[in-house]
Amino acid sequence: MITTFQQHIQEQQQGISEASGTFSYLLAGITLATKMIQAKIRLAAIDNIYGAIGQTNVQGEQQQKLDVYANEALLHCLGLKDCVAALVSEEDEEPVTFNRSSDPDKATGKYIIVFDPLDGSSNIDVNVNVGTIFSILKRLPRGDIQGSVLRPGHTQVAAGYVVYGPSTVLVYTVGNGVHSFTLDHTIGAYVLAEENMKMPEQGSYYSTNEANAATWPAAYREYLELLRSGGLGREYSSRYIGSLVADFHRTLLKGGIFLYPPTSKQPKGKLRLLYEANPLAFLAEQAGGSAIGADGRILDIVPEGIHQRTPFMFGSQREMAALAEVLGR
Ligand code: FDP
Repeated sequence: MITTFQQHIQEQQQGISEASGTFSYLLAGITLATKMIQAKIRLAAIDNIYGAIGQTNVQGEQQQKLDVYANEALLHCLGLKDCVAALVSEEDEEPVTFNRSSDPDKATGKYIIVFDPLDGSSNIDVNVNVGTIFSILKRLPRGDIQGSVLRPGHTQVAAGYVVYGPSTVLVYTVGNGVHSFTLDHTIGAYVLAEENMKMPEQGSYYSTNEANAATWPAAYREYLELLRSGGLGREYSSRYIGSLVADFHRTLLKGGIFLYPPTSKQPKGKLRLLYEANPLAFLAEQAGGSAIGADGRILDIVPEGIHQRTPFMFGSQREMAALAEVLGR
């Protein structure tokens, strides 16, 4: 018999005394939104919703029509749930908050969901994989929203992503392993594909935007040369999709390393800490890999702003250990 995502969550929650069903109710909002998004993406060319809307988002990036749709789908599917205190999106400058009780004994206003509704926007129009990334935080008892959000990534209660590719795949963790599900269109449900996924200890791909290499700090160039010259005992090949979710998914399955170091254009890194690096770092660690930023573990960074950027490197144990050595950590 199949196991659906909802059933899996319920099984994981069994035995947790505080589990009230609220969490699986919350996740049902995320899965519904991602089903709406994948349906829209599949028909995008026919429905004429490719392209930019002629407006920039808080990051100063061109908003695509599908970015806007994906954001609205998540706001719609999650905003009505009374367990949600706030929604923090890449597309919105400020958190969307709901005036709900923060009483820790009640189920209302208990969670904050941070998300990148459609990651890899520059790939949307060319039919290359894109994804949705989410991170779930608990609102601090009687805490303000900002204070609850600006906490290190190791406080996440769950994280995951959906990659919209040849099939629609959902990967998530609640801190108890990494599990993946494939959307079965015939029944409209995410069905368990693999439990307790583990990243290979070493891979044979590196993934980075090499066009930026000339402006990286020297140690990263040295590291790339180490991989290219066979210094880790393997011949490496490069794979860079430019959709973070897709590059992460490949690294999870095949191992290797992804690097987005500081560049002269983006000295503080390009990728966003709260809704890109933190959830993916949580998944990487749960799968036996690791993830670092400018000064160490991603999950230990205390965020200063909701749209903060960070250098971001993640991957298999062997490649990450060698990177730490080259960076002198
Ligand atoms: P995009 O600019 O297409 O939205 O953070 C967004 C992101 O894509 C990631 O998905 C991707 O990994 C990265 O930026 C690609 O950046 P570069 O084009 O600078 O390589």
